[in-house]
Amino acid sequence: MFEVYHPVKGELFEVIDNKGNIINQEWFPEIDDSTVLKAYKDMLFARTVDLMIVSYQRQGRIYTYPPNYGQEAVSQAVASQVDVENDWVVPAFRELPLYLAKGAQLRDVFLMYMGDEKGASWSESKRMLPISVPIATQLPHAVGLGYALKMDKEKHVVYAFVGDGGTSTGDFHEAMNFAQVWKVPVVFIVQNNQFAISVPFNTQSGADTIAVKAMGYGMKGIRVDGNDFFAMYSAVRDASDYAREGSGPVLIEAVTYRKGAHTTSDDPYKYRTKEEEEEWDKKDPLKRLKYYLMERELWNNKDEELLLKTFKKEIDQAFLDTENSMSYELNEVFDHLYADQLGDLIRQKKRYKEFMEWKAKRQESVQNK
Ligand SMILES: Cc1ncc(C[n+]2csc(CCOP(=O)(O)OP(=O)(O)O)c2C)c(N)n1
Ligand SMILES: [Mg+2]
Repeated sequence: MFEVYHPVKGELFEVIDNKGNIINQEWFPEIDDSTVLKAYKDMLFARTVDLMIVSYQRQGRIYTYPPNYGQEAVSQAVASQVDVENDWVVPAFRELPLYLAKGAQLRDVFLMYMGDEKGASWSESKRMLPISVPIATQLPHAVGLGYALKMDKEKHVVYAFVGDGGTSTGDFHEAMNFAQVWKVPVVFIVQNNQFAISVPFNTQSGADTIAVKAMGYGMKGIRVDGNDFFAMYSAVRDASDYAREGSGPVLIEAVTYRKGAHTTSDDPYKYRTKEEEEEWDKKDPLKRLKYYLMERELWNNKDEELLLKTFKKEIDQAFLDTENSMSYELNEVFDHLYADQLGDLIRQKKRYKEFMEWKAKRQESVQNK
């Protein structure tokens, strides 16, 4: 695969078209219908969680949140084949389907974005680092984990994620460099969602693609349609086999699109057009997979309607349970920052106290509804 779709050719590896038709039979993965159906349902669940978190944020019940909307197939391709117990996952912050596959609880995700650090420890999952807001700092850690797996002769893989903007950092360069020098079993997956907040890729890099950067490190690389679940699944499988057998790391550039805002604090209409969004909407990863499943009579709109109802109930209940059981003292947030509380901090603490009081009242009214 890595020779056929060599990055120097600048080709995009695709397997299905926008209507779910197979356009590349040769590279269609070996995958059974039940795995495909489960992948679709898991992506639908992640998307529902994602959209509901944005709505909770708009209600003032959660802080800033970076949506996954539109990018679900990238990490689902890993989620559908990861060894949950033994492979490592090193997230950026838009891999919700994979966190859930690795055993993360909805409560962890909610807590994280409610500002409670306990969420970051992924209460019930093994071998997954916390999400990384400091862009690309997770990549040298991933290489270290890969080095440890290699030393211990463990035939497992590290899946390390970063965004397109993250590839313009020093951490990316250092990680890629040493990953190849040490031939560690790391699969780097760049979610190229076209923007680093409002900055398009071509204004932050002179490279034609991200996949081509692999060549400078002597590494295998491939440019994949990240909204094509089957193409991503194939690329991840081949990259994982390559890494697992000890041949070294692989860089996968997953070309995708963030359908939502950068975070709930962003307004994408300041830097992109409705026309652009409509073009990408045709490539929506869930729509494409749904066409594929419906064509084979494995799924229909009625199934979807029923499932969405159950999902929404489950998510809302988990959110209420999290809200009701959250307990941290106001001081915990401020006490460990500085030895002496400075003026700014005192002001912030006062504002935060007022906010928490408002929130408690808000919560009461939600419960009484
Ligand atoms: C080291 C660092 N510098 C700057 C920021 C501010 N920041 C937050 S997200 C972001 C853009 C990231 O873009 P990209 O890597 O493409 O990921 P995306 O948000 O598109 O998933 C920046 C610059 C940060 N979080 N960390
Ligand atoms: Mg980006």
